[in-house]
Amino acid sequence: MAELRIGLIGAGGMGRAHVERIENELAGGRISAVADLNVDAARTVAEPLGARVFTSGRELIESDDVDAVLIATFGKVHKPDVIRCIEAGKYVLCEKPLATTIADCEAILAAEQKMGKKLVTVGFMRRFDAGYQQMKQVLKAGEHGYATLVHNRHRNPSVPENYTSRNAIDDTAIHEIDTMRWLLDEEITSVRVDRPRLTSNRYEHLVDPIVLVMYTESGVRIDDEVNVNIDFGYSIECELVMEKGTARLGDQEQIFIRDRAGNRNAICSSHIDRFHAAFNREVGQWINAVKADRHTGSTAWDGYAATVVVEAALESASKAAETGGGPLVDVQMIDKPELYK
Ligand code: ISE
Repeated sequence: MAELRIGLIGAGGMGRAHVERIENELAGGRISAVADLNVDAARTVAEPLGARVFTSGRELIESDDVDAVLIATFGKVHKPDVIRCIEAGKYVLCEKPLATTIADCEAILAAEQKMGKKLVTVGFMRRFDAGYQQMKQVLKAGEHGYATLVHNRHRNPSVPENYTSRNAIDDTAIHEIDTMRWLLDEEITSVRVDRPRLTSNRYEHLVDPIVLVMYTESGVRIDDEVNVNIDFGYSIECELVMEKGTARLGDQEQIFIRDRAGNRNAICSSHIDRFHAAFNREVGQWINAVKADRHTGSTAWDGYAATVVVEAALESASKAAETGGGPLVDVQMIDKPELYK
């Protein structure tokens, strides 16, 4: 296959960022079709590329011009398109979350098992970030012993008014949920959501910040500060504590600025910039793998597992007192199917 013909479903910000990298930064693939309910948005992306325009994911997936599919719509509408891709035997890279309910994730797992082939990759791009990858290597090397604690900070400059308290968990903290499962190579077994004093810098309806506290099978304690109206920038930090050492991933340092405000590193303002290299690695590897008829990246099982932890965290959050914490809720997963072992 000379070039992988990729159909994009969802012509919003994330979809357009993927088009930009596929067309201008990565080799091996091109956008052959774009679908969006908003046909003008689809046309704006597709026309300069000579790509076809569809108003539904179904038509795009069925099209002979599409070898593989990239889904960048909202999580709650992912399920039918992901299942159609599986049934059509087409590889699909689906942005996170795989789906927003456990039932939808289970339906995807069932469809994939019926096909007997892993076709779904979930867009958990942090697995491709150089810093997180180094951290995983340090832990695996074993020189510092095993992990006991991990501290995470997930800070966004602001979020729009339609972002809900649920999104703080199912759209934002889901990144740490996945990254921690991958980093520690074990499942999260319980989760609690703490609710500190809220920032005044938020829409009234939003509970912000929150802290997730999670425990893994071996007892590692993970905390995750989710703080999405921090104003100053997009800031992701992670500190892994092992028995005899720590590994710390700070803010990505970009250029160094010296001006009236002092000496400082520039700080980016969005995940699209902060994880640019990781997104490129993720999509580049996916293109190469699909061309070789191989699966790459996180699986539908990883998407399912993250959503089960999200549901448990939402339950804890719903029971949290105004100031204080919700109860520790057990994470109950089905047994891992053979296909994902
Ligand atoms: C957004 O959807 C993302 O995926 C970003 O990585 C995250 O930082 C942000 O909070 C989410 O809303």
